[in-house]
This record gives sequence, structure tokens and C-alpha cells, in this order.
Amino acid sequence: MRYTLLIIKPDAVERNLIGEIIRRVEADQFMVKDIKRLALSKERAQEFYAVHVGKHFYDDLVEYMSSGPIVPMALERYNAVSALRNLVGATKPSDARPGTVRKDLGVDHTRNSVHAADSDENAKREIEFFFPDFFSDNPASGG
Ligand code: FUP
Repeated sequence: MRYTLLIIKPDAVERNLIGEIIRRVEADQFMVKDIKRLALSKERAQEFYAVHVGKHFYDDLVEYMSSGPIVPMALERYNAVSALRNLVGATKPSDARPGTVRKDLGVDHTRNSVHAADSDENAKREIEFFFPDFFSDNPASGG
């Protein structure tokens, strides 16, 4: 699929890093196809992270993701999911490669500045979570 979802998390919005993150994304040949700024309710954050229910970090993650504004965006590029995961880096900033968003901007394992979808299936679900009309307005197929 040529689309994926990126979220700029509360720690990065709070530190005025929206522009810096979008700059890196655009420099890596992604097109921003849709974008918004919003605050997630605790219920919506629980729904978004439903795959992590029961994990030790789930409650803190939900609390954190509903603690301040976030900026989700739908991105387009060839090999979108894997290209964005490479740009974003490992989940834990201290493990991430130099030059990745999380290494350069992340604070810690939870406040790691961005979320990036990890499969085509999740990218589709996550784009629809924030942008319900996306796939009726954009063609869904292609690499
Ligand atoms: P990622 O796909 O890289 O975002 O990583 P995961 O799906 O494994 O984790 C989802 C989110 O949970 C991460 F962004 C950060 C958070 N997390 C923690 O806060 N602590 C942990 O031990 C693991 C993950």
C-alpha cells in the first residue's frame, strides 16, 4: 500500500516540533494527504491502542496519548509503511539509530514523539480511525 499513518504525539506538539517532524517526512519523499490537530479522549485512546490491552504499559500509554493535543496525518509514498518505520526509528529512543525521529527528538519509551503504523492492515485501520472518508476520497490500491 502506498499510504500510512503518522501521529505526532503530545510531547512533540508541546515542544513545538510539528514543523520539524513534517520537514523530515517531506524530505523523505512523503506527501501529506490529510492532517489534523485534536485531543483524544481517554476512550478514543483506549480504542486506538486496543491491540495493547493487558500489556504492562497500556494504562500509561492511554493516559499519555490523551494528555494533550496530537497531530495525526495520512502520508503517501512508495513502500509507505516500511519507509516511515525506518524514518521514525526504534520504539525506545535510546535504542533508535542516529538520524531517526525518535533518536533525535524522543524523550523516553512512552514519550517517543511519534507513532507510525506497523503494517498495511493497521495503516488502513488507523487512517480510517482519524480520517473516515480517506479511502472514499483516495484510491486504496498500489505500492
Ligand atoms: P511502536 O510500534 O514502535 O510504536 O511500538 P509498540 O507497538 O511496541 O508500542 C506502542 C507504544 O507503547 C509505543 F509507542 C510506546 C509505548 N510503550 C511503552 O510506553 N512502554 C513499553 O514498554 C513499550 C511500549
